[in-house]
Amino acid sequence: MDYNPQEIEKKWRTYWEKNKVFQVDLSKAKKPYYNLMMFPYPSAEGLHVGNVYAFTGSDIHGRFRRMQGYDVFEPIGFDAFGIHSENFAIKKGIHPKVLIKKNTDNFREQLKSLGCLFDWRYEVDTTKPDYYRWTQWLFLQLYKADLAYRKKAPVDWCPSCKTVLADEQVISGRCERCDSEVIQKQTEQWFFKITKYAEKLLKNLDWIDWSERTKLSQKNWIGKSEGADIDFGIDGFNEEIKVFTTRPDTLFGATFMVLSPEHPLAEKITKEENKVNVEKYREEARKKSDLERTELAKEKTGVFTGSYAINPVNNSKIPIWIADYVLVSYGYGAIMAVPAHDQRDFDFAKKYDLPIIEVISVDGQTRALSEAYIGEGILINSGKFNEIESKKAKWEITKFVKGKKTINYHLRDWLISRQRYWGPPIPIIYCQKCGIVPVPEKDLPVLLPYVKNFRPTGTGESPLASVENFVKTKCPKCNGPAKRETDVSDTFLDSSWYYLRYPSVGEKNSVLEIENCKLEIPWNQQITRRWLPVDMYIGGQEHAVLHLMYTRFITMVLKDLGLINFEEPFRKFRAHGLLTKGGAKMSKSKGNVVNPDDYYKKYGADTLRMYLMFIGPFEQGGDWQDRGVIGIARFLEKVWRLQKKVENGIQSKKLDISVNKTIKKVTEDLENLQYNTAISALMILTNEMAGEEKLPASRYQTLITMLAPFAPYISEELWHQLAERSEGSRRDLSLRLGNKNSAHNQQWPKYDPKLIKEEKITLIVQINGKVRDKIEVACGISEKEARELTLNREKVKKHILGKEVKKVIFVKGKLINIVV
Ligand code: ANZ
Ligand code: ZN
Repeated sequence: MDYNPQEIEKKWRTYWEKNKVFQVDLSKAKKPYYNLMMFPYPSAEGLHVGNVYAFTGSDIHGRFRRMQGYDVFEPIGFDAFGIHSENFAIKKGIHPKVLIKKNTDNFREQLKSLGCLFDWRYEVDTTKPDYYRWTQWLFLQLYKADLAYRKKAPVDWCPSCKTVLADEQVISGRCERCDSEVIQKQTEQWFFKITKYAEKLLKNLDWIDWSERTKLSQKNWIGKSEGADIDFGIDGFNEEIKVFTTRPDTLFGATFMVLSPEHPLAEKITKEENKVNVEKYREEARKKSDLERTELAKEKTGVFTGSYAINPVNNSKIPIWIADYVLVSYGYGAIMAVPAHDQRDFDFAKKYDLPIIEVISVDGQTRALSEAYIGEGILINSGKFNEIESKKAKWEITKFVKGKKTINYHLRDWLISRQRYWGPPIPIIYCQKCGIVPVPEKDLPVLLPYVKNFRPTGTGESPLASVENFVKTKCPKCNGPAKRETDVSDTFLDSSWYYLRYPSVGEKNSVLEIENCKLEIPWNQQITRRWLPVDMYIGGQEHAVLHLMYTRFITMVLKDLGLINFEEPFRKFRAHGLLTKGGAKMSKSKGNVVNPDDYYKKYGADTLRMYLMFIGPFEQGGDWQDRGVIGIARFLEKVWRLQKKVENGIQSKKLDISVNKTIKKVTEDLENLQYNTAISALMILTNEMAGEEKLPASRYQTLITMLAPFAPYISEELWHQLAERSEGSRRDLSLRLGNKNSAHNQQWPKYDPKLIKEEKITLIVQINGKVRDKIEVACGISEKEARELTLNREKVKKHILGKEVKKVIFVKGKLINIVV
């Protein structure tokens, strides 16, 4: 029989489903292992090969752990609400209620083909009312805990998606979804106080076992900086300008002040003759995004207000300017400018001809600066602080001007409202009398109504605002006329808690007593205690400061509310690499997208899985090449053909060694997600087996067992064929075959350390270039070991007695030459 992937893959898929081979009893499992992958969003008709890449890598890990004896729970679902899916619906001109369901169905079928451990009984779909009712509930928990608030603020607006975006969704000034340039808009929005958790989000990074690069992205995004708050008086006004600076040691070099265009004092302190210019400048700044304003390379612009501040360290009068490189949202929206030691200030001073005073010097000398010197050094031009080291001077100067040591974070509160259709309506009611009133929990879900024209309006309001019988409601408090909130929540809220839901799908929700109130929660506590936090989470690095940050935040909040007993959702997280084609990121516009369906059809899922894992180190990614796919298909055929050589009751010492070495290598590689090198090791072993005339059945069996996590279908088929053939002569295999009739219910093989002891070589011993001895040694012997060993040999001692060893020449793995 030839290898026919289509046939066997269908056969085993049915078999596994029917016999529930991969189902776990969550309430009884003894060694629970929660293996999670980021769920896909059905924003296209079918799966992207990038999804397949991530899922395969995660599934191999799950299968490996399963064979090591864990009860592995590997759920999957659909992140089907949100802009990404909705944008696709808009493009297709089909209502998301119709289209997204269709996409999800197709995704499900494709996922089934991939041959993962997924337990479909636990599927989660964020668009289902029995899911989003709890997303709304979550919003209410944050609201009750004073962690959700409404505020008017300048926010990022995507003109194409026609909605506001969270800080994290603006990548280099562009919309994360559609790549349009964002603009600033001043509107009232809902925010979550993630900043309250900045320190904990940062601190826990010290102990969670996550990919270093993901932790680094989070650390940078949180952006903790230590400095001082310093107040500057204003000449002729009874006001002060407060600034945050990381370099109070440079205070003597502060030669001007800069306010952000939105600073509350900007208008007040502007002198009559400067009003026209200042107003014009502020108007223009309003249109720019933060990125445009702060880009280092960009030419600085600004206007003078006509007023002066008093530098508290020496009472000198310094001009107050307005410039858009200072942001309203950071620190106090105002800075003391030190052109000699801050590049932005330097550029600004050069352009507007403002004084530059050097106050930090490496050697105490002044020099003409061609750019800002931003390092540390000793103080100069700083009165009584001269000659003090800058690090020390920081706090001395702060104290001297009665400043305050402070910590600032770059992290901004999470903007959660969206002026869109495809999401859970925010469960809030506005009453003329009572103001903001949360929807009572018993009235959830607030169902998303069908809206024929679901497209974003661009008016700053969601399409829901046009649905009168949705908007008009009664106040739950006073029963008077009221209006519903018409914005929906950010899709990242849907995915911030889904990992909690999976194990509890179909279980009874727990009811907790909190402060004498009964509170139903969307998970079962016993199951949650047993299965959470997640043991291994695998997903894309692009979510480092989006989903991964939000989920950590929500988890910390739930812990503080007493609803769960852990504060980090994922014990271990590994970011997978990026798949490219022709060196470029796959995208429809470049026409280099690989459709997994084509490869399922042509080569089968096993080949696709293995090829993707072979392409490069899983955590680094690699470049797709059709040639490589064929190589893997040939490899699997070779494994298939080895069957012909299999015989029971024979042995091969040589193969025993190679198999044991391979077990060691593959086991270690699997632990570290080094799938590509594990596959290489399997290839080498297969080649060696192909070179043998006869193959011991037990050795072949070990090869199949190791292949099982990578290529589950062919492994299962070969396993069964082997079992059938050995029916007659069971002695050899009966211990392992036939009991739990699946390759996947086998234990992960262990290697015999005795068998893979280091190989020996014959070390030639020379004295003054003449061969005097030969010694059997381990092939990896070091120079030091070889030297000691040699000098103690009788044959050697005889020749060097009474002489001084002048030199030892050692050729690794070959010889040692002693020169006397
Ligand atoms: C004076 C100074 C002198 C500064 C010097 C730096 C170097 P991080 O590290 O990111 O916290 N700054 C403060 N608020 C700002 C705002 N709203 N918009 C733009 N810049 C602002 O940066 C802190 C530094 O960024 C602060 O320290 C301030 O400039 C500037 F040699 O103050 B510094
Ligand atoms: Zn957009």
